Amino acid sequence: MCGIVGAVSERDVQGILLEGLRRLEYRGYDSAGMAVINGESSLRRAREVGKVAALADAISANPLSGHLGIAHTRWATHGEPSQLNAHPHMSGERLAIVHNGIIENYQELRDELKTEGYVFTSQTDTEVVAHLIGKNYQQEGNLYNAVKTSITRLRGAFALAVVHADEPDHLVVCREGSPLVVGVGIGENFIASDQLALLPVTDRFMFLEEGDIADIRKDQIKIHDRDGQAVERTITRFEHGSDSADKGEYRHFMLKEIYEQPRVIKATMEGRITETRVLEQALGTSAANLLENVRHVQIIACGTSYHAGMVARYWIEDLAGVPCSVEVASEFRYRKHVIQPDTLFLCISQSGETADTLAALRQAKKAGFRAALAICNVPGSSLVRESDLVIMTQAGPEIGVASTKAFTTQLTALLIFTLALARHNGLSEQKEAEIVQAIHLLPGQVSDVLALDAEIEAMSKAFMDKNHSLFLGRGSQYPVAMEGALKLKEISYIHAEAYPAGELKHGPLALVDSEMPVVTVAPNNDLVEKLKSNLEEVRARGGELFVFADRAADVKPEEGIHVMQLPSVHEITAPIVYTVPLQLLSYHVAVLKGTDVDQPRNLAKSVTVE
Ligand code: HGA
Repeated sequence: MCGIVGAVSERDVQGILLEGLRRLEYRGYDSAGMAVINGESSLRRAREVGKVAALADAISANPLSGHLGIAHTRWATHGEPSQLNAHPHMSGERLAIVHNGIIENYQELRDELKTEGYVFTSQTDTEVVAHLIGKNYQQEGNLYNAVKTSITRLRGAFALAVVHADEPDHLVVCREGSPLVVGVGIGENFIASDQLALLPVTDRFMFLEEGDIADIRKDQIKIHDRDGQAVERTITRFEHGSDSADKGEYRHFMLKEIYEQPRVIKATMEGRITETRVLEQALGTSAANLLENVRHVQIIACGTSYHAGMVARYWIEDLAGVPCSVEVASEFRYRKHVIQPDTLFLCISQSGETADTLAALRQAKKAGFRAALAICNVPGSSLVRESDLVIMTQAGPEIGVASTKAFTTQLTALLIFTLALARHNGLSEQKEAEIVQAIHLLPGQVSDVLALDAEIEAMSKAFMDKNHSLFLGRGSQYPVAMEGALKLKEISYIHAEAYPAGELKHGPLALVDSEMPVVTVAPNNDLVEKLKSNLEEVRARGGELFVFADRAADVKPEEGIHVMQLPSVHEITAPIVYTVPLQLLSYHVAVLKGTDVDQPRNLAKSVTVE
């Protein structure tokens, strides 16, 4: 995914920008570039395909020294990876911009600007924005106003940083749907798409909000909101040690990673959805083409990722009406398959190095699938390199062996993918908008569940001395129950089995007695009444029930039924929200039992062997 860095300072900014780009490399990119305005107020630019190191070499041969500059790592959405398509883009010789995101109406604007005589040298949507700002600059004679006027014409998601050689003492930045942060220095200021890029130069940050536009000078930061009101954004200090390699205030990495979920779910959706729509091209330049004729989806994964795939099957069949099969990679790779025509092969892996999943992908590429899509958390991993299309989750490094934030970000990415696929298969704009709005609510809803931590911890005591447990769910909550059971097994070593609730009386009910806690997830969907009957079956056998339920599902606490009420959520996004209390439950049981939460016995984080 693209990265932005910018700086205005007394000192030369070239080194600051390069180091910023290096720190954004983890996000994955295909080219890099930089534009710097030097003392004589002329603007110079360097762009290279490939690694930031190639850009650094180019710059060391031809330095771009100066006190104001912007830089970019590009992950192409409009136009192939090439030097001409790399950012910064320019309008004339004196204005340069870098852009993260997608301009949905770029074709219409490009046609309009062409008739006015603007010449395009790239295939990108970004160059359209450069010329639009260039045109408005001619009229307004002021960069801030030119950016302000121009963004009223843009549809889509964007974070922009713009400089003009006639105004060599400031940069203008804005955000709408893609993240942007201002780094506050002393006598110098910075901007970036991710605060990690700026940690060598500052630890004080202001996070811009949607619709904000800011004027950044070395000794002044002025921000206006969408309505043109001057606003102050709080400065927060980056706590060194709260990065991924450190547990910070948390007792275990797993707990830290559970608590990171609101932020990383937001990061996974950012730049990929507007208020009401999925930005299909954010899934890659070839996404529309590849998804157009998909008639079947084959999902392959292992462990937690397999559960994410199982949830996705409900979504894909429900929203896109496309048949979907899900199989664990270690089974898939050792059997013969009947491949339906136009099948999309979809691999899910946190690390991108899972041996069985990779082997299945390599087989599939020879077997005649339409294309291979990877959902992965590690840029540059084998899975990412070998797939035709990639949707990166933005979970950040996951240290705890038991996967938590990787799972919920995989689900977020899978839901966005499903909506893109569904659009090619007749999903109405209204339904898409309804679900995109539900996705926007997820970070807040997950935070609400995290606020129940103390209650869940109290509940966990009931599991401490048990040897077995059952997890039940129906519909898309069945894989959530499977994931809950897997978490409990992995870190507390309690035997946990998950069943679709309707299967109970076909066998597992025989196991139920007072020593067998039964955990159930019950959002308020049309299966809840059936689920309630299943709960009665358990209670009648003396089983103790632990129910995570939507308030509206109206499950009453009684003798033997412990109910934890969760926020009301959209049925489609419910699996993401309902996973979180089960993560916390397993975590607290494991802590009470004194097991090694982050490195459970016999398990490895990245399963790179068969
Ligand atoms: N649309 C722009 C920027 C792409 C981007 O933000 N990727 O994450 C381009 O294709 O250059």
